[in-house]
Amino acid sequence: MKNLATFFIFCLGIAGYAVCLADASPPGRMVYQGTIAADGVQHVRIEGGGYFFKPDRVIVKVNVPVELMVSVEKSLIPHTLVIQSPEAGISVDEELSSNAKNIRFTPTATGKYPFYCRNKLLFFKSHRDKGMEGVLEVVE
Ligand SMILES: [Cu+2]
Repeated sequence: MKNLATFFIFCLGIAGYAVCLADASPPGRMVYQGTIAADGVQHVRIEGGGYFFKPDRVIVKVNVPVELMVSVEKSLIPHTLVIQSPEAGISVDEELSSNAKNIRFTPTATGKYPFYCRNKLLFFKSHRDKGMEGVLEVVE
């Protein structure tokens, strides 16, 4: 409940209208088109869990700062977010929790870059293999 309230304030205060609208899109819609807020930053909200990221396709503009606000559902299973695309100036490797974490970067090259959870338990399939992955699409 606290998270929801925080997010609402976040919507009102920083990001403005676009993020709130996107958040209200019908369930099942997995594509997120980033929009540039008044602060000049593309705000993107991603939620993860066992074993998914939602949305799993995120479209952002090149050479404009991106702030990913990422959280995972409450669970004993730890998750991470990894984007290793140095060719686009993106290097992300973060532990996630149910408290949203802000991850900032500026993509410097267009293309499609995978994001995923790198966690894996012993001989089980990796979280990525189980579906915890998506695509960050950087466009002109
Ligand atoms: Cu995971």
